[in-house]
Amino acid sequence: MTPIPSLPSSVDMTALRKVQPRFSGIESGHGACQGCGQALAARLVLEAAGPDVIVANATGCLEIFTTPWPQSAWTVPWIHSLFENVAAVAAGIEVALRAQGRTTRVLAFAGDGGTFDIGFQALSGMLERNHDVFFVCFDNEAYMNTGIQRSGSTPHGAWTNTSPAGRVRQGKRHFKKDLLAIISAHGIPYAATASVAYPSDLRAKVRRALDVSGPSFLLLHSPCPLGWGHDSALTISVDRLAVETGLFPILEMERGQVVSSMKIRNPRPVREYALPQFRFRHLLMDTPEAREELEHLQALADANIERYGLLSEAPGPRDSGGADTIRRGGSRWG
Ligand SMILES: Cc1ncc(C[n+]2csc(CCOP(=O)(O)OP(=O)(O)O)c2C)c(N)n1
Ligand code: SF4
Ligand SMILES: [Mg+2]
Repeated sequence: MTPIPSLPSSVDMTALRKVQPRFSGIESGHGACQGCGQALAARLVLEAAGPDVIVANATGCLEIFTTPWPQSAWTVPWIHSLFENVAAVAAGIEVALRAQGRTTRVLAFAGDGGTFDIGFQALSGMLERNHDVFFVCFDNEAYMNTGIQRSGSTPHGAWTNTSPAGRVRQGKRHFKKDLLAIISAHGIPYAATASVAYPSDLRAKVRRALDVSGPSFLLLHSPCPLGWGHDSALTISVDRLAVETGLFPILEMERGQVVSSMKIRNPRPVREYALPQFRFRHLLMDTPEAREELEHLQALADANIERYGLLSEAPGPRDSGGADTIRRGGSRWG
């Protein structure tokens, strides 16, 4: 273990940064777009998980932008799987480590395409066989790496290249798949949702997921400036609005039961969430079709607030209006 050097007497942030033992499972220098929510999300997950992990990563943006041959941004053992089978690869690693008597934790990373749709069969099997694997879905709500195609996670009304908006259609006709309900039907010890806009909440959930024995699952909302069409500087504020509108509820479930939720003190209208994003631009037009679809989206957000009892008057440390900013400098791992 590296000894921790003593701090200088006056607190100078540059000096402090230099002496701070820093672990970041993904180093800078990768090729993600500016403001990529997924790059930030993966770094935050690994900071909380610590270095004693093995990551299995399905095909998708995260895999592509971190590993341009012969380089790698990963500082932990990492393996690339097919789109379909990351949960099966992770399960195999977990069984092998257990046979060797090792305690290294196994993480499976996938995008929403690799989780909601193409990798779902392997994921369901891994959960059902009760493997000690922590599965993280980086949910940017479309197949981004191949040029913005709709997935089972794309929200209702959103434009993608395969759910166009025009005179006939107003973006995606179908609803975002309720994956958390499907996951929770497996009765696994722990499942949760989180957002990059709430990093303290996210870190706590990663630690909780790794504390439980058996499978755990995290649905992590991760804005994609390219595919959502928002300014790359707005990644955090856009994702905060996803939570504050009720469109992306922040929840924790144990054995299929909701045990906690992030309350919303001042629900925001979905129009506010849609405004900075190209993918919802058509819903803001002054036409009956656009108004109707925007109302649908608002109704979906309201239904989430009702279903999970998200509304709260009382300010608390875990309400969506609470201060929770990105803390720079990494976590302390010996
Ligand atoms: C079986 C299979 N089908 C299609 C592809 C092509 N493909 C590679 S990455 C990708 C999109 C990934 O989407 P997602 O899982 O949501 O991750 P994102 O890129 O959005 O982070 C697709 C369709 C593939 N590699 N394998
Ligand atoms: S396309 Fe989206 S998910 Fe992929 S690197 Fe760019 S911002 Fe990130
Ligand atoms: Mg995606």
